[in-house]
Amino acid sequence: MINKKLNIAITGLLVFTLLCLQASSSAKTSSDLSKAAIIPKPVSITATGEFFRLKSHANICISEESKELRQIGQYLADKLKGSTGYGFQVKTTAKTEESGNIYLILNTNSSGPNAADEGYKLIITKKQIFLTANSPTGLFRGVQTIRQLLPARIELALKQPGPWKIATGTIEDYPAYSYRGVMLDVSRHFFGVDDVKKLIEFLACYKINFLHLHLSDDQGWRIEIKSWPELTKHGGNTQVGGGRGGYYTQEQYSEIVNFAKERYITIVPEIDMPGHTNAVLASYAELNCSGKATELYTGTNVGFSTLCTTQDITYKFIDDVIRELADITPGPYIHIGGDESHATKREDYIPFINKVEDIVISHGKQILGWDDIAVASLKTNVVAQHWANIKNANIAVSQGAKILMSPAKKAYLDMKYDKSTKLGQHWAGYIEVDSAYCLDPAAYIPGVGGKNILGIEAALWTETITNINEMEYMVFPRLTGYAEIGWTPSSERNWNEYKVRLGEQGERFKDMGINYYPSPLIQWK
Ligand code: IFG
Repeated sequence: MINKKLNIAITGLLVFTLLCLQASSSAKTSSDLSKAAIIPKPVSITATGEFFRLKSHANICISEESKELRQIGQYLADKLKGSTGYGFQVKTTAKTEESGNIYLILNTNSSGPNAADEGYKLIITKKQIFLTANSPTGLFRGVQTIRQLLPARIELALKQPGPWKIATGTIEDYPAYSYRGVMLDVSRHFFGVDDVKKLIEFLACYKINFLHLHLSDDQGWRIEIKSWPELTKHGGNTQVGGGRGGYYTQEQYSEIVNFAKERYITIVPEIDMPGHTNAVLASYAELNCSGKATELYTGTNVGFSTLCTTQDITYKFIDDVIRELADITPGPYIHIGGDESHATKREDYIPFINKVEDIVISHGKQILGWDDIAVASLKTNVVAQHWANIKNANIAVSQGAKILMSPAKKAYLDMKYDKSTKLGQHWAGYIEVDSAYCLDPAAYIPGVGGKNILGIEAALWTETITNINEMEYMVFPRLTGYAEIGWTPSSERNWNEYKVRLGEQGERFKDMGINYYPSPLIQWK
């Protein structure tokens, strides 16, 4: 008898716990769409106060059969399948009557001032979800919003209790800047393909659209160049601290490029020159003015190396490198570095940069360079990446260049959060989450306004960052702030409002397995 009573009590307790769980999770999804904690904040949200319920018979319907749309549909299905346990077929249909479905609609003739190719419109009714865009990129960006409208546990791989509710209403959205990027330095410490893919997966959630890979520096050359094999065979052999280093074969580089492309993220490869080139100089004696190869370098000094700018072979080398890199880089940019060339005479640096610009253009690519290159004659369409010297940025603008804003004091992800941060450096200062978020690129440099700015890029230098866990810690949660700076108009941005939405992202970071810094400034949910 006692056993029977005990069983009933335990069952009752289990049912009660499950109901509480469900109640708490459903309580989290407000029926007011404008209260959704979306980052980056959409341009406009109109709430209609009801719920769409994602059910097991839901399908993802694409408006036309194309590889891209099917890929986007399958990407969304894969993101929802694990935690809901639903089947999610991707179906091609122009019909949108069937209820319960998510419709991805490519509408190339949708015009209007804000239909830039990353814009989208999301209409959520009780019965259907309609995501419309004039390009597959816009659909992909809208899919990230759908993910964030579902409870954070949607990001878990294993089946979770429902319900899966989304508040009804309309979201119209598009980015303020066309370049919203992150830079990863894979030279100081090498990060393999899987680590880079993991980072790309996280960046896609927050509508980041460029990943700049700093592929070469004093400590390591990280990309196979078939015509100069010693660059990786020898120059890829080590890293800061003397570890094994590593490099991407051209096949692995293409694997990264394609993985990013499927997430509408463009890879920007950087070959830093004429400075930051010890790995090259250690690999080929003939590229040194002295004719002698240097030793491999595993320290963290900068500004001590230079290519031999006065020898013809240097430009043959650069032409071979840029040609091979351009052939495996579908994106528009090749980054030529140009920073901290303290070992290069100014009278040699200027003609060097001018020649390298011609080489990049001859291979059909646009030039990106740290804004140190502004002392040379900048060709058309050059983008100067501002990092420290305000004067360089103004000279670049005076030559008609666009500025990519990466001010070290505000957007260097290797800067410590505060004095207690074990990782990172603080030569440019401490960058807590609020300080990162309060950067307004268009107001940062007098004389450099919004029309001169291509966008924003947060840079993670890895002298002190040795693995993916440490990378995640320095990138998150500041990254979501930069994503919002690049996407949401500054008039719509406010730290006190943003920090509440960021607090809601904490559970999402956790459920995505991101090792984020739990800043004390945020009330993490
Ligand atoms: N400056 C150097 C980087 C790196 C960085 C670390 C630039 C453009 C300091 N150049 O930033 O190579 O060492 O914070």
